[in-house]
Amino acid sequence: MADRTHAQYAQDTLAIHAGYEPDPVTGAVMPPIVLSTTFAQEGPGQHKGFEYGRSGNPTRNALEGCLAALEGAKHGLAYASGCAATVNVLHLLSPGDHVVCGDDVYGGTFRIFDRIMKPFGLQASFVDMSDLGNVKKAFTAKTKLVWMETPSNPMLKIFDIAGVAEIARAHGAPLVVDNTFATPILQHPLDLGAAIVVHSTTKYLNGHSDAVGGAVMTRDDALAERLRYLQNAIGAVPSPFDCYLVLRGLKTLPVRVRQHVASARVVAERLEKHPQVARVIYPGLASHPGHALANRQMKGPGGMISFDLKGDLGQASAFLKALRIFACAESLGGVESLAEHPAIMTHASIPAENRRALGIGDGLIRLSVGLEDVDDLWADLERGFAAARG
Ligand code: P1T
Repeated sequence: MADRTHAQYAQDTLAIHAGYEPDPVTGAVMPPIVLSTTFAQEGPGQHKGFEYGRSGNPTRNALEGCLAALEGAKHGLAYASGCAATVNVLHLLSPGDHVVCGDDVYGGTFRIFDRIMKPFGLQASFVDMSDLGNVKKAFTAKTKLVWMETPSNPMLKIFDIAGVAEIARAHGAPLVVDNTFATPILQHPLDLGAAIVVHSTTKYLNGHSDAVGGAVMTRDDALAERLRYLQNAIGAVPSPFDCYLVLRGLKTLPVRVRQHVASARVVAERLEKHPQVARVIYPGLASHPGHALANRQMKGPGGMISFDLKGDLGQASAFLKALRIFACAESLGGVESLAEHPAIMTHASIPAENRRALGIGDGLIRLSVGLEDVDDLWADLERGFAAARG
């Protein structure tokens, strides 16, 4: 399916076949893990498309083809981590440039803007994009890029991709959407006007919590050419083995995501009725301020839930310690359920006052609802609530 147009196939088919054809010599239906770091050339510059492992690798090519197809993109690029993907995209910019960014992003993404790019002269404004007026106001003459996560990490804010893309386009600034929480199964930012999609493939795309990786997808040839240059020049590329693992995970992505969504809906509805829960944040609930927008721009509300446990830090900690199926761990999107405390764990790099403004408090707990039996998961959460009661 590598050479055919992808528009004619559904995602369930693309996830399994895009990017690789059975090997013409052996018939192998899975791509080989090509470990060779260099590729023999018939003469100087006469090669078969591969020269050196950092600039290109056949296993990586297969992964990149599948990633592009799933996101409805023309180009896919794979990286050593989601953070590496982010840094590569930001290297499209120059010192003095300005980025308008959503106010709720992964702590490590904020850290890249604040601690890594700012010293190199890149400025960023963090705004609540729920109000498009905030987006318009944040533009300066130097704004060259717009960045958002939707649903965002960890407050699961839903931003209007098409609305922000229109404003970005009017200013000649490409919109980048980090689509990690939604996955290409639930949301297609490129169809809504985004120029670039970023993923941490460590999460749902790989889905088995055994490979750290990142990806960038685009339909724009000029952006892709520059990104390809940066991918090689910066060198934060994934190993062939990790490419294989992500490609293997992608095959079940559509099936997994459907179940993540089904189970998360059940957990979110039960949490909303629980007397020890002050607030449930899940885009699938009518109480979520972005519920109607999520219904419009997503095919499902995802597998992530955040909620405020009544009580103090001690009670939140007791809750997390008592869980036996949910692991108290950073990350998300794997087959196994995870629970974490954003203020102490994933979002510790966000300054305390920003966390307070966003509502990332001592009682906030984030769940990645996995594929275990949903009643077993609920019984586990009940164990946590009992421990929090003391
Ligand atoms: O961890 P890495 O593969 O480098 O991906 C960074 C990243 C980028 N974008 C989003 C939306 C993310 O959630 C992440 C990583 N997030 C976690 C590790 C976490 O637990 O939230």
